[in-house]
Amino acid sequence: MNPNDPSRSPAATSRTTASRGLQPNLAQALEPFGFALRGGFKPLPTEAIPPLPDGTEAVTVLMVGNSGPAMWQAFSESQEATDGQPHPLNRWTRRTVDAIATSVGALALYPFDAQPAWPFQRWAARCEPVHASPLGLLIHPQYGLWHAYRAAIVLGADLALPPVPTGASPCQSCFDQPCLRTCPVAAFSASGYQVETCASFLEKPEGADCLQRGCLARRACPVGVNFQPSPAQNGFHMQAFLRAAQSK
Ligand code: B12
Repeated sequence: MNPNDPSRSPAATSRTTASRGLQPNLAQALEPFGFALRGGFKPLPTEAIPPLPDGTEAVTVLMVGNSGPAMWQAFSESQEATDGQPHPLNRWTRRTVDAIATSVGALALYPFDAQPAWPFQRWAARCEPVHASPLGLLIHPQYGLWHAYRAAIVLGADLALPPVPTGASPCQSCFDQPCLRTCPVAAFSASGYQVETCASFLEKPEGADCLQRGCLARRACPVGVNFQPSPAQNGFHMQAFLRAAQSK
């Protein structure tokens, strides 16, 4: 640690000391819901991250995400999963993460609802070794394409963040690129993602496999196959995507 670093002023140091244990405590509180802390970043003043409920400026942002079956299991047991109202996963996420953030005086931001959307993918790339895949989704060295971001927790504490490990994207050494060759209607190409082509295929009987078991192009990726969600979860996300695309 450089003692001349202005961010290590006595005030900053005492904020850091007081907040020691905050990350493990948050990780522990998030865990029963299948959420995990996925690194963090220090926002720049130009990023216009809103202040905390008590007016304190944002100093550290921690990313909350999920991979594997735990979140789906927890969500499936929630009231939102069966109340028949729109956007059950988003409502459940907001209820659970807001409660955790509020308990430590923090503010939670979400990848949904905000207009314009908070740039979660750009934030994530500052926090963990993820890279843009040819599908537009970020690829993670362990989880492959089977992970998502659920929230960002904004804190006034100057938390120590570990350096982000560096490494090449797994896509760089994937010469076959099955993700770009598998979509039955070629919705993904080097020129981008044709959302309408994808959505209109999902509405047809031929699109039932993608709609009920998850995007075929995403399922073709050889990385992180063990983290692929159950057909029920994959189908849930695809149906939510189709509803969103239809409402445009
Ligand atoms: C709008 C949006 C969509 C739109 C448009 C995507 C597009 N063509 O750009 C639609 C509705 C089509 C969409 C679909 C899906 N999305 Co979406 N989407 C978003 C959302 C809400 C905002 C993206 C945005 O505009 N960002 C604004 C810019 C300024 O932020 P940015 O980080 O700098 O921008 C990046 C993205 O635009 C990205 N990008 C570019 N092209 C594409 C193409 C696709 C398919 C995606 C997903 C992203 C993407 O590259 C930019 C640079 O990093 C984000 C959540 C968020 N707040 O970030 C989720 C998000 C990008 N989506 C996500 C996912 C998982 C999906 C789906 C796979 C959902 C599903 N069905 O399971 C589908 C894809 C359909 C399929 N065939 O599987 C995840 C991606 C996670 C990851 N591993 O990277 C996010 C981050 C949400 C989350 N909860 O984690 N999505």
